[in-house]
Amino acid sequence: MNILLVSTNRNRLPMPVMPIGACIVAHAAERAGHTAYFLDLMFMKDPMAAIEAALADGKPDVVGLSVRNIDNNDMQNSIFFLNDLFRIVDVIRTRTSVPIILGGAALGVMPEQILRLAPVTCAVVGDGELVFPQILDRISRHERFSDLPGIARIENGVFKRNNTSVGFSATCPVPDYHRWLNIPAYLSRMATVPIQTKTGCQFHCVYCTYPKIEGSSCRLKEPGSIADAVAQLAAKGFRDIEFVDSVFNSPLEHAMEVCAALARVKHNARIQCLELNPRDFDDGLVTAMERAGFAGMGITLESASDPVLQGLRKGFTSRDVHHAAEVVRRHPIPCAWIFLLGGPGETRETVRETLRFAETQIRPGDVAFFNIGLRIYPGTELEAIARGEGVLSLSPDAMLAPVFYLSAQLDAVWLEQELKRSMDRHMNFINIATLSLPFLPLINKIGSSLGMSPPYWRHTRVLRRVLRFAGMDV
Ligand code: B12
Repeated sequence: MNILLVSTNRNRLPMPVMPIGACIVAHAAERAGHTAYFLDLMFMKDPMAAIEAALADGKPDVVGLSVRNIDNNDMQNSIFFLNDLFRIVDVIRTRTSVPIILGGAALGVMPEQILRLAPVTCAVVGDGELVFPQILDRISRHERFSDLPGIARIENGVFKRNNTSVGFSATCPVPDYHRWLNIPAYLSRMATVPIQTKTGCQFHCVYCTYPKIEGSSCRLKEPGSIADAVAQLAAKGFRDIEFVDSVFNSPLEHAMEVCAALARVKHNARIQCLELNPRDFDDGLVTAMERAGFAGMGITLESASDPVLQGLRKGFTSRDVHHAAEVVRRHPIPCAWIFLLGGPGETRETVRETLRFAETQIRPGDVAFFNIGLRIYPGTELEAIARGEGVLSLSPDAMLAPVFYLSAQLDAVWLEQELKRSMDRHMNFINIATLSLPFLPLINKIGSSLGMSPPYWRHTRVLRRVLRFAGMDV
C-alpha cells in the first residue's frame, strides 16, 4: 500500500527537533513491504498546500500523523499547538476517506482528549514501530484492527484503549534520515539526533507524563547496538547525538554498559543527554561518560530543597543534589542543571534554598535552567493533588488547553522577581523566556555557521552578556 506519514511539528524553539519517532515508523512500514511517502512540515512555507500535494501525488491508502507537542509547557507565555493538527485533519478529511492514524508523544499524554477533537480512525499510544506494520497488514486485508495493542479510539462516543504490550525490539534503529528529512535545515539550526538507550521510566514524579508515554518499566536496548548506531550516524555526518531517555543513568548498570560499548567502538560523535538523576550519579559514571564521547550532560533536579523534592516524589534528597554538584566540579564535561519551581510544598524559603544552591554550587561555566509552574496533565498524581487542594476544577477534557499548578504558598509575581534578581547576577542562569526568544533560531544558525557545535547551552553566559550589552533584557 501507499502510506503517507506526516510529521506535524513546526515548533522551532528552542531548536527544531528531528522527528525520529515518525521516521522509525515510516522505516518500519517500508520494511513491511509498503511504499512510504514522508512529509515533514517543520520547514514547509505552506503546510496545508504541502499536505494537499502529498495526497494528490502519493495517493495514500493510509495516512499516519505524528503529533509531538500539545503545548510549550510555559506558564508565563503559553502556546497551544494542536489547533494546527485539527486543521490538518480537516484538510485530509475533505480530500480522502482513507484511514487516518495518529501517533507520537502527545497521544501518550492525552489520547482521549485529542481523539475527541480530531475525527480520525484511531490513535496508537506508545511505540509505533511494531504495531503500525500490523495495522497496515490488517488494513491491506480489509480486516478489523481495533483489537491490536496500543490502539485508542472513540467508539459511539466512548473512549476505548487497548493495553500497549506489543513487544519490543532491543536493537537501536537507524533509519535513513537523509532520505526522509531536510538534514541541512536541521543541522544548521543546532539540532541533535535523538537516540533512546531504553524506553520507559520507573520513577514516580507526581507531575510527569513519561510513564504514560513509554510505560513504567524500562525496556533496555542492547548496548552494542547503541554503540553501532552512534558510529553509523556519526559516519553519515550526524556528529551531535542526544540520548533522549527518560533518565539515562537508571538502571545505572545499563548506562555503564552503554558507555563501555561506546568507548570500544571508533566514533567521532559528540554525545549529550539532559536527563540524569543525581541519585545514581558518581565519579565512575561521569568518567565512563567522558570516555564514551559525551560532550555535555544535564542533571534534572527540579529543586534542591527536601520538602519540595518530597512533594514532587523525586526519589532523591538534597544530600544527593549536593553530592552531584561535588562530582560535577571534579570533571571538565559541561553540565546543565534543570529546575522546576512552584511544585507542591514550595514556599519562599524553599525557593531561596534552591537558588542559593544554584548560586553557590554550580560552576559559572555551567548553565542553570529554571522553569516556573507545573503543567497539570490528566491522570497524574499532580492532578489529584491540585483537585484535593481545590485549585483545579476543570474536567480532564478541558485540560488539553494548558493548565498549570503553582504552590498556594507562593505568588507568581514574587517568584518571577526573585528568579529575575538571581538571573541578573548570574549570566549562566536562564529561564524558558530565554529559550523562547523569537530570534533564537537565527542565533543558532549564525552560531552553527561560525562553527559552534552543540551543546548550544554551553555558550549561555557569553550569549546573555552580548544580548544585554545590546540593550535586551534577557
Ligand atoms: C528528549 C525530549 C526533548 C528534547 C529533544 C532533543 C532531541 N534532539 O530530540 C528537548 C529538550 C530539546 C525537548 C524540547 C521540547 N519538548 Co520535549 N521531550 C523529550 C522526550 C523526553 C523524548 C522525545 C523522544 O525523542 N522520544 C523518542 C522517540 C523515538 O519517540 P517518539 O517520537 O514519541 O516516537 C515513538 C512513538 O511516539 C510512536 N510514533 C511517533 N510518531 C508516530 C506516528 C504514527 C502514525 C504512529 C502509529 C506512531 C508514532 O512511535 C515512535 C517509535 O516508537 C519527550 C517525553 C517522552 N518520554 O516522550 C518530551 C516531550 C515530547 N517534550 C515535550 C515538550 C512540551 C517539549 C517542548 C515544547 C518544551 C519547551 N517548552 O521547550 C520542547 C519542544 C521542542 C520542539 N522543537 O518541538 C512534551 C510534548 C507533549 C506536551 N506536553 O505538549 C513531552 C511529551 C514531555 C512532556 N512534558 O510531556 N524535548
